[in-house]
Amino acid sequence: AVSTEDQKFTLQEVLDTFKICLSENKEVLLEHYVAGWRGLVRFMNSLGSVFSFISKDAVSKIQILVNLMKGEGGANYLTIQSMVKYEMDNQLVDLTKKGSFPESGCRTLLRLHRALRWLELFLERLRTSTDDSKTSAMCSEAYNESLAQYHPWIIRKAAGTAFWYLPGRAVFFDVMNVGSPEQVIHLLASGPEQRADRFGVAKRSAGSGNWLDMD
Ligand code: 1PZ
Repeated sequence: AVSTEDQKFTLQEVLDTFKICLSENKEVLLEHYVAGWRGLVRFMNSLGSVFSFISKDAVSKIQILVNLMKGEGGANYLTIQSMVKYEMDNQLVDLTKKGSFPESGCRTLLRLHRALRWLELFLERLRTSTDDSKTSAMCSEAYNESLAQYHPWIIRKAAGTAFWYLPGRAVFFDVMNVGSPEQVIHLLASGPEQRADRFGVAKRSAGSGNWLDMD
């Protein structure tokens, strides 16, 4: 995974990496999840330095997961499922309030995964947008429907300011590096079911609510 760090970003490659997260028995392999996130960070960094406060947070969360995977209990961090079981069984997660485990795998992954929900909403808007659509508007709509719900006012304010500096639609398509705008749109056009699969985890658990809303 480290050797891919200096490669040029392509959206196709990132989608493929998230796709292979899903193991045969439908568990999510953390190694590939983390590799997918590294790709997204490269993408973000190629959009300009205004977004560095955002990518820094993503990088530090990726690092938390990597440290857990490499650490003493690393064998428990093969998949999201084994991670959750291990941390829950050993009371390594703060379930009700902030406390002893500000860097648990569960809390960290939850935050990263909420950001993927933002990305899903944003890419869907980008796919269905027209030449004159504003990326900043698409971005903030997607943000308000997802991540913003979990962010305090000061972060929402900073994020909103950063959105003003987003490049236009054409630049976005170009930076994705998958060919013509038509090819980008084609790549983004697979059904929502498939897309949820690509991002590794079904968004809703059967029955009650959405696990992205947990603490
Ligand atoms: C390319 C344009 C990027 C727009 C990204 C839209 C999301 C804006 C998010 C603003 C995040 C500001 C930085 C700090 C956030 C943290 O406070 C929170 C909560 O973590 P805690 O403080 O509880 O430890 N972090 C997050 O919610 C994770 C945010 C990751 C953002 C990654 C965006 C990924 C985009 C992919 C690339 C195009």
